[in-house]
Amino acid sequence: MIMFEKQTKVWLVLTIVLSLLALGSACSKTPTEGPSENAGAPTGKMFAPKGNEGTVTGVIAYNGTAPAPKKIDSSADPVCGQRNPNLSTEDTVVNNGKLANAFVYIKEGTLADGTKITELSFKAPSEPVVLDQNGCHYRPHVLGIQTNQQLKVTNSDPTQHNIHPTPKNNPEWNQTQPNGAPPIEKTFARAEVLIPVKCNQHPWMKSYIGVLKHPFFAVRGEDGSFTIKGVPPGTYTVAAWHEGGATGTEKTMQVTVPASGSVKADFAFGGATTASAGKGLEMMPALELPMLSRH
Ligand SMILES: [Cu+2]
Repeated sequence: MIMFEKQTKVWLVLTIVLSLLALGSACSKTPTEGPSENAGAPTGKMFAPKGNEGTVTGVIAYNGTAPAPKKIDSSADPVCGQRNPNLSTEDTVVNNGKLANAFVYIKEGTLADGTKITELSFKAPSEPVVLDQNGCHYRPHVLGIQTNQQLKVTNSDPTQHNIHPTPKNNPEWNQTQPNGAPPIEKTFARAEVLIPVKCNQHPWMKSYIGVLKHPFFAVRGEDGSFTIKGVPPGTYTVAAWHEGGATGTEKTMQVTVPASGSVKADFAFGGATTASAGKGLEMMPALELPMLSRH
């Protein structure tokens, strides 16, 4: 009887100790799970339009003589030559003195009510942004997208492509897309201007993706002008980015967007102003040489 009581006590103590241990380890796990998962989540107050938003408009001029586009040797993949016999470089496309493929965006600034634009959160649009591979080049050459908005990569060519963005602030990926394959769908969690995209199958293919938290950006159209709509009244730094050099060339300007009004932001590239552009792009050094030899 005494033996039995002793054994029961030992078991009781063991059970209590084991339960406490289990509880302890369960408790120590919980706090470590949260923060790292929420790193990409939006912070700050959600932007809500007030109905008095304005626009930023402008033109992107190109000073001096633009380098002529170079014909691309696509003999590595005969399908590309058949699809697009006049494939040429797209790094500096100038029409009537206006530069194409510049990415214009609001870099920073303060709304009329004193809120910093970088401290606001913005809802990602539900419609995806499409990057198509068509005629063995990317359409469009430069695109803008919001963080967590869907990027849909399509292949319209009867050949295989390999999409390979090389970001610095977002995870790098590299995916083969054979002809007829379904679209590749991706998102970028962090803002980054701009992410170079290359094709491991066709070394001449490149495009750039500008990722921003907010929707205040535009890619300069073929006609030479751009419009950024829905901008809350305030004072901002507007930046215009164009490829070339290791990380591209960016020019900035201060503007004040009036309530329900419009402000102009005209930029100019080319001429002597691109002298500081730096070395050729790592991904396609051969194609950048004609641009550098202008100086
Ligand atoms: Cu390709």
